[in-house]
Amino acid sequence: MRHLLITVLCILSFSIPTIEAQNLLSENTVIPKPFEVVNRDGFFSLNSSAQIKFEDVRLRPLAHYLQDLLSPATGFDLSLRDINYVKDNPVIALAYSDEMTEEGYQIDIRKTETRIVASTNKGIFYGIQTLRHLLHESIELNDIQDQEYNIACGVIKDQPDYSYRGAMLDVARHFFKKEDVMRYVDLLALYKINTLHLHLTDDQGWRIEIKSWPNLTAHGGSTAVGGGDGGFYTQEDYRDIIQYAEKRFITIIPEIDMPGHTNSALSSYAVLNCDHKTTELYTKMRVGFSTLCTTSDSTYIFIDDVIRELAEMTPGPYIHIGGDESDATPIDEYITFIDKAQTIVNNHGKKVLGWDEIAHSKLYPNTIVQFWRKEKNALMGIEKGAKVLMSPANNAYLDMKYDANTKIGLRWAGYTDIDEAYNWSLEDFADGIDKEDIIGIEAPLWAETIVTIEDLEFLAFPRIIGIAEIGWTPTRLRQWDDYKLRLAVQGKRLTNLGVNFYHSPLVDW
Ligand code: TNX
Repeated sequence: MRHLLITVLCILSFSIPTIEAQNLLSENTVIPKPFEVVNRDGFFSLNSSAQIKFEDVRLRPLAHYLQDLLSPATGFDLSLRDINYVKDNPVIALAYSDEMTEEGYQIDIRKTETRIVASTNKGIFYGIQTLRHLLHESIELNDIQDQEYNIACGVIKDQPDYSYRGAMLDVARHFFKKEDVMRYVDLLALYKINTLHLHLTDDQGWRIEIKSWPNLTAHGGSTAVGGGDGGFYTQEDYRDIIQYAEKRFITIIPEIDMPGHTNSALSSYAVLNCDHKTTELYTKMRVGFSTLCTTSDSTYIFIDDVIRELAEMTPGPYIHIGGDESDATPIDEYITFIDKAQTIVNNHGKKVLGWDEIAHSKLYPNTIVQFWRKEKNALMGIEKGAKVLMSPANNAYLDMKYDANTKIGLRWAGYTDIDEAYNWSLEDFADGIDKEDIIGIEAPLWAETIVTIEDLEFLAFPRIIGIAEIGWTPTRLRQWDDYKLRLAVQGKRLTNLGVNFYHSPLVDW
């Protein structure tokens, strides 16, 4: 008996330090925080004989993607295998299971096998993002690291609380070239964001080629806020962006803002103005002065052409029609206009998204109201049977300054430091906007004051990471004190990815 006790103690004293040297899986560094985590003893270790196994040929592209993520920093080949793999060597396995929701996944980490299962490739992709977060942040670097890559054993079962988790980028006030948009897409995908809404047109610039109305870009796309050069996406560029995003399971939602915010179009074609005179190009920031001529047939021919060309290129289900701040459009004309615009979008096989003002109009089934400013409008939309996309400016606007010292950004909705951007929830935001009314969250980044990708990153990061967690993780599982520790680790990951993020003093980076 005594002998046995000593043996047990010996085993314990050997095993305890090993266990302590590894964090528990539940003390993970993942954002968004996963739904459920179960700990087990031991850890999975990547080494030079590790393999990536795909159990279905349809998973081969994702196996490849995973290999590309892990090879540079580890220096390992991580050879791709089908079911003929070497049983004794460490393996990361990708497999289907029909037990999970569309975006859900499960990761089972054992000493020699880490297994990611999901019902869809999207779910597997999200499992891979979580795996990334479970590995030391130097995994993001592009040269070989002197670092062990271990993951504590256990099981993660995960799925999102809301199905729409988005960011919006304004490419109209300042133009961002397609490579910049692609970089933003890559960074959004790391946090399981699944939509990117592109604000393609505004008073200061028209950024998408429309072949039947070429002057929109030739003239209307030639400038930007402050009088810079402007720019636009050819249809080929736009398709490249869509394809790039699709590979990262992000849907692009194009916005043509109307009937206000249309000076770039009004300056390109006389026929869109009620007085048949083109306006001057506009490069200042103030809004609310422009409107399409809502009583003229030409306007609806124009919109039909634009939406047709856009719908042909857009695989996603939505087209955003703007509808905000149309202060120069008489209200009765506005109501009729939004009604007609919805018909046109529906005729081209797409559903409508619009800023909360559109709730003044009749709403078509499946039209979504995007709450940005007025609760009253969102409630009116719900009353009319619409669902709401939540983007309240005070919490979700990425273009607000962090504090009085922030050099870029605006402040009309107040300063928004990262605790304020994180510490709220969709279903508790306003009385009468309940969980079943909400499709999800979107964080807009308006571009009046941002010019470079560094500016973009500075305002988006780290706030967009908190927005991603609000959309994914149920409110009861989220706390600022725990979030800020996980965010500090993400800070190192962002540094390794070269992201110019705001080092808020609220976090011990
Ligand atoms: C309001 S949000 C706007 C935009 C501005 C933004 C600046 C919305 C629907 N309209 O035109 O760029 O504020 O924060």
